[in-house]
This record gives sequence, C-alpha cells and structure tokens, in this order.
Amino acid sequence: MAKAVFDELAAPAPKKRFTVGITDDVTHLSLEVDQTFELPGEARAAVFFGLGSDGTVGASKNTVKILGELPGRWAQGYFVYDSRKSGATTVSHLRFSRAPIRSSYLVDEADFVGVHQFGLLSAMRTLDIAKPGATVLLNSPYGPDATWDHLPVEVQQLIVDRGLKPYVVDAETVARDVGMGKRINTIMQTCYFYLSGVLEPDAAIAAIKESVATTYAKRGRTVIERNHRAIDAAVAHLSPLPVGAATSTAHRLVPVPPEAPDVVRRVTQAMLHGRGDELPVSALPVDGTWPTATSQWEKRAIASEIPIWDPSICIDCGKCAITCPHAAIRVKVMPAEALEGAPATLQSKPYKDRTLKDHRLIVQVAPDDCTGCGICVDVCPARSKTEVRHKSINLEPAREHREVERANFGFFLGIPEIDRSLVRHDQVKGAAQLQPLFEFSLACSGCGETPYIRTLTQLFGDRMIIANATGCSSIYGANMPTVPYAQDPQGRGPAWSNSLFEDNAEFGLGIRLAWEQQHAEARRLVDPSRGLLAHALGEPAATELADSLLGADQSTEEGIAAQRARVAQLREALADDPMAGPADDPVARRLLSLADELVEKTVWIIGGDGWAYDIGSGGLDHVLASGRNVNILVLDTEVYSNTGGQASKATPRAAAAKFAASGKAAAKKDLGLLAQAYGNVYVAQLAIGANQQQTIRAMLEAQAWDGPSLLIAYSTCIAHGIDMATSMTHQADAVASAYWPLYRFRPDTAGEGHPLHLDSKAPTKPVTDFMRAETRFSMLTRSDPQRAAKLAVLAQSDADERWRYYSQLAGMERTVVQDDHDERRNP
Ligand SMILES: Cc1ncc(C[n+]2csc(CCOP(=O)(O)OP(=O)(O)O)c2C)c(N)n1
Ligand code: SF4
Ligand code: SF4
Ligand code: SF4
Repeated sequence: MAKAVFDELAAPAPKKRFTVGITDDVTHLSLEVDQTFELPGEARAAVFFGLGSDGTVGASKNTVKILGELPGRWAQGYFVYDSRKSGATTVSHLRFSRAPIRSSYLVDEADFVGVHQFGLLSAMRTLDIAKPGATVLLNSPYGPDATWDHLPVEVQQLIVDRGLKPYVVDAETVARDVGMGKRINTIMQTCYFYLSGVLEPDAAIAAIKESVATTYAKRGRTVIERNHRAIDAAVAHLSPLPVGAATSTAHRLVPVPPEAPDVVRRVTQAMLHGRGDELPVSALPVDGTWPTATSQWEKRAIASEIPIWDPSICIDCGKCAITCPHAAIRVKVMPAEALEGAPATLQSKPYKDRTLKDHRLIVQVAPDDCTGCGICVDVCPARSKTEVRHKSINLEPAREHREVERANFGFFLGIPEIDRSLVRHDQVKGAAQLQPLFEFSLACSGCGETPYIRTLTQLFGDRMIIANATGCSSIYGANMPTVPYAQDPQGRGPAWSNSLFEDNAEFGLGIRLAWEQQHAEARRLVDPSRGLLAHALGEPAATELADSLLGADQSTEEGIAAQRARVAQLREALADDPMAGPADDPVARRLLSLADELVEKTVWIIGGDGWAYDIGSGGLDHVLASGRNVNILVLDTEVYSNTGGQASKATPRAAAAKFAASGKAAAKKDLGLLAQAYGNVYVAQLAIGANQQQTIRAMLEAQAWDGPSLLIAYSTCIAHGIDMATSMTHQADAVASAYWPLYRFRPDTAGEGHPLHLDSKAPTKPVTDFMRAETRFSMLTRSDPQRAAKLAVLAQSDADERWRYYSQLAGMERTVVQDDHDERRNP
C-alpha cells in the first residue's frame, strides 16, 4: 500500500485526494495496490493463526523478544486482530534474520505456519500463506493418526501440492495434564522453537524456560514450574503428521445457509471468512445502521468441551440458562406434541408446573456458540446420588457430541417460544424460559457482565432502547461483523447505539426525551384523527379505539400487547381509508409515522464502572437528578476491563490494577449510596452469581419505577485473576463475605417508610477469604507482603463498616416527596 502511495505521487498527474487499502467504488478514489510486490531479504518468516483468548499474540511477541535480544539477531513482529473479547482470530506475522530486516509488516509467504486452533483450518484461509516446503504446526485434538482425515480437502490439497511438512500436537490435552488449564501458548511457542530451526533445539528450550522465569516472576514458583513442565511435555507430544491423499469430504469456508438475510450472505460472510478487506465500499450500509440478530450465523465452534444434559436428575431450576454468559444453553417448555419429528437424540423430561400441565422441558446447548466456559456446570445444583462428580449437566469433549447436538439445537430452535403470559417473569425458572434477545456475544468466555444484559433482554427486549457506553459491553455488544442483539418471532428486539464513553448517560437521557416528545406528539394527533377513524371504523368503534389508545395501561406486558394491537388497528384504519390515506391527510400521515411511539419503550443506559464511577460520572449524576424515567445498568468489574484493567474509583482497596500496581490505597466509591441520597432514585446492588432471584426482582422493579433507576451489577472479569468457570461462585463468595452486599432501595415503598431492603445476610466469612482466591488481591501478597497485610486489614474494615452502616440504613424511615409527575417531565 505504501508503494501504491509513492507510485501515485510519482505519477505525472497524481490524484489530489485518494484512499488506499479499500476498494472505493463509490468515490472511485482508491489506488491500485500491487499484491505481488515483495521486498527482497533473507529473513525467515513465520505466521501464527490463533484466537484472541489463547495467548498466541502474547507468545509471538515473546518470541520476537527472545530472538531479537540475542546478539547478531534481528526480529520483526506485526499482529492483526480485531477488538473481539473472545474468539477473535489473531494472525501474528513474524520475521527473523541475522541481518537488519527491511521489509513490509505483513508476511505473504511463510517458512513456518502455526495454526493454534484446529477450527481455523475450516473457518479461514491459513496454509495458503505457506511457501512450498514450509513447516506447518497444527494444534489438533485428533493425534497424528486421525488428524489427516479431519482436515478440509482444500487444506489437504495445499499440503500435498506444496510439499508442506506438517506436525501435530494436542496442546489442549498437554495444557490440561500439566495444570495449565486452557493456556496453550507456551506449548505452541515451544513447538515452534523446536521445529523452526531458528535456534538449536537445546538452546531454544533453554531460552524459553529462562523467558518464562522472567515473565512470571511475580506470579510465583508454582506458575513458573507449571510452565516449565508444559515446555518439556510439548516436545514429548509433538509428532510429524503422515500425509495422505486429498480425499476428505469436509470443506472449509462453508457458506452461511441460504436462509440467512441478504446482507449476511453478501457482507457478513466475507468478513467472517477473513475477506472483509476485499469488500467494496458500496457493499456497506449507506447510513451506518446494521441489522441485528446476526451472531446466530457465525457458528464459531470454539469450545473443546460442551455441556451435555442428563435430564434424569435435572430439577428444572433454570440456573444454567440464566447464568450462561453467551446464551448458549437454553431452556424451553413445550407440549409433548411439539416434539413430534424430533431427532431421536433430543432429550426431554416432564415439566412439573401447575399451570403448564402435560408439558415437557428441554435444556439444550448451542454447540457451535458455547465457549466451553463451564459456568453452567459450576452453577448446576443437581448432583447424582451415586456418582459424586456427575451433575445434571457435565462438560464433555465437543468433538464427540457436536454433530448430534447441532441437530438437536436445530430442532429445538424450531419449537415455538413459550407464550410469555404463561410463565412467571419474576422467578428464575420462568425468566430462563423467555427468549434471550442477546445471544452468542463475543465477550470473554465466562464473562460476568453479559448474563445481566441477556436477562434484561429476556424481560424487556422487545421494547428496549439501549444507550451503551464505550467499554467491553460496546465491543461485544456490536462488534463487526455480527450483532448479538436479536429479535423475537415478531421481529422485535432491542435497538442499540453507542455514542461516546464520556457522554453515555446524557445520550440515553436524550433518547428518552426524544421518545417522550414523539409519544406526546402521537397522543396529540389521536384526537384530530377521530373523524377519520369514525369514517373508517364507524361508531362506537372509533371512539373506543381512540379513547383506549390514550388511556391504555401499559404497566404490564399484557397491557403493552393490547396497545400494540390497537396501534395495528389504527394503522389499518387510517391507511385503509381513501380520505385518510397518507398521501391525502397530513394529520393521518404524521400519526402513521409516529403510531409505534404510542407503545411504551424502555430506555436502558448501560456501561462499565470506568464510565459510571469516573469518566461519565458527571453525566450520570445529571441524569439521576433529572427525575426522568430511565434505567441505568452499571456493569461493575471494578476496573476498566476493555482497555486491560486500569484502576477506577470502583476498584476496591487492596486490589492491584494498572495504575495501582502496589494495591489501591483508597476505598471503593459507594455509587449506590450517592444515588440513594436523591431519595427518588431506585437503586439496587446485584450479583447474579449469588442470587439470580434478587437480580430479576431488581430488574423488574427498576423497570416499573417511573423515575431514574440505577442497578449496580457485580461483574466478574478475567482481570480479577480467577478461573472463569467459577465466575458465578466468586460472586456468591463476594456476597457471603459482605464484600458486595445485595440490596434494593425502593422509593415507591415510601409509604412503608423503609426504602432500603438488604437482600443478603450478615457475613458468614471474612473478606480476606474471598480476597485470597483472586489474583488481583493475592499477587500483592507475593510482591509486598507487608503492604498486602496492611491493606487487607483496611479492606476488612471497609466491608465491616459498610455492612454496619447499611444495616442501620435498612432500619431508617424515609419518605419521598411526591412531586407532580408532569411537572417533572416539563420543568
Ligand atoms: C474519553 C475516552 N477515554 C478513554 C477511552 C478509551 N476506552 C475505551 S473503553 C475504556 C474502558 C472502559 O471501562 P469500563 O467503563 O469500566 O467498562 P468495561 O470495559 O470494564 O466494561 C476506555 C478507557 C475512550 N473511548 N474515551
Ligand atoms: S459452557 Fe459456558 S458458554 Fe457453554 S453453555 Fe455452559 S455457560 Fe454457556
Ligand atoms: S442448572 Fe442443572 S438442574 Fe438446573 S435446569 Fe440446568 S441442568 Fe437442570
Ligand atoms: S468484562 Fe472482563 S471478562 Fe467480560 S468481556 Fe470484558 S474483559 Fe472479558
């Protein structure tokens, strides 16, 4: 591309304005790029394909460092990846040489290609970048004997045609066996060093071991030893892959199904296949809006293990589905007839419920969308009486179950969604059955933020408008090329937008005010339309329709459904009448354009603690003070997660974070308490892993409160240094130690006089127990034990004092001045 720019500048009449790197078929200003251009040089090139969460990029950077620091060696690294939190494809382009490297950053022809996730061989072009005779390293769960038959035919053909030298290692198994969990990076890096010949094998292993010791010095001896074991085991498990004939029936780059929407087939698919750069400008939507419900077409299949259901011991609690961060395990209840024609492998069980008699229940995994985080298994309370470790769902190797569960999930999706009026929305079991309208997000595997958003969409998704602050939730909320916000069978789902990090509360308030104006205008237009309605519908139907449109009680879902039916009737009546046709009558035309706004909408302002406690706090306060009917959800990870874990005012005392490397000295700001000071703000503190029922209740109450609501949701995060499979258990520990008390401050109970209700019990364990289990606290114990001990005492005092104070507040009488609602709306 740089060459294209210089060539253009050297042209006799260079363009005054141009673009490069895109095919701009709209302005026609893009420059032609010579794809065959190569700079001469002796460097050996290596390209590694990985996933964002598997450590490939980190290991590649480390390789560049190790080799580049050797005397007489030069190294270059360039990393291509997007901002997805998990499952992002990463491509690391490296060059090594004994002479200074003067080359482009991207590698077009590699001497070594490492594919660190087997699924990528099917999902994108990988070995196409290999030079003839290049060495190839595959992380394969199938071993040297069976891997060949699992390769897509196009990959087999490339290996044969180019005489590539393939090797395999089952890095997941090695990692698990040496106690590294899912971290495969050290294993793959070791295999590269061993195979590539950039160093003598013995020297290579010594260099990696030394580097591990330096990198993990702060993490302690156990971590270093574990990595050293992984290095030795990697070499022991590395084998050449016997090359056979290219006869596989499997293909790569499988197209999305024909029933996918046009934009998915034309645009999204190219991006998913790693060919987004080839899309011309004209392929993109003109106004910047993107369709929702597209994450369902992605089918990343990144889990090596998926949950398999044993209905014989399931107690129908719904906990698995309500805590899954990826909406990848679903609960549906249906009459037995709905299962006619089901695959023989689809399991179901009788559903015990007084209202839904003779119904059956299914707990079904979405095998290609599950990330294998293990949370559903961790939270499942149903254990076998005979086999202690066996639960009602258990993680099992994905490759043994994927095909069967794919067929099961396909059928499951076709079973009609439950009639929402038949299940209790205020109970976990019922809410879990409601269709999630936020699914398969690209949040980190096990993310503690996403279960809150998914639950909100289950409760109110058909009428939500979301203003989202920048942060993890904006990244996994709408990261190209797919959108996890989805639609119900009627095509309704959340509308979503992101303005800025710093103005999100105001942005959401603006959305609310705009809706209120449109709503008021639509209402105003109903009376002048009565004549037209009478003409179309006759009397008394017209008067009845107009009166009920204006007087509708929309505080319940039934009320909203009834109003939607009225709006449909209104549309039909106005559009049907030749007198009132949109072309003829300006009032009718305007009312038709605003009719949908006669139906209640709910505005949710969502963001992280960096936004709510720090950078957007002025705006947040402004919105709370406005008295307007908006709902705010703060996803409190206690750090700026999206940018790598910087301390915010939500970071607790004693936690180490970026900008607080020696442990934060000051206590956490109590945002909830500040908001309670207003008196008319609904405030709740939640932890879905600790108490799902309380989370749902608070969401319903916040939604129902005709004023500002603030939900502060404890969100476990990879930045906490925990095993994310136990993300929800950590939340339960946070509550049990009163590190994170659960409460609801309900201004509408002013009549009772005690608005603050504590939903968690007095602490049953010390905060220090909770802290010990998280690296963000425990790392300080290793690096500075004295300071760690001092801060731990203070952290315990913070929790004790918070509990003491809140317990007193819970007994305090407080009434809210009942102001005039309309006055508040029109100050
Ligand atoms: C004004 C401004 N400053 C900094 C950034 C960079 N930035 C983007 S997301 C983010 C962190 C968000 O942290 P938080 O609000 O806690 O949300 P989380 O990622 O934890 O969900 C930062 C600093 C930005 N987008 N705008
Ligand atoms: S393993 Fe994780 S992603 Fe998969 S279904 Fe369970 S909770 Fe969801
Ligand atoms: S958590 Fe376990 S017991 Fe509860 S619904 Fe899921 S599988 Fe059944
Ligand atoms: S909040 Fe933490 S776990 Fe969730 S997506 Fe962000 S970084 Fe990952």
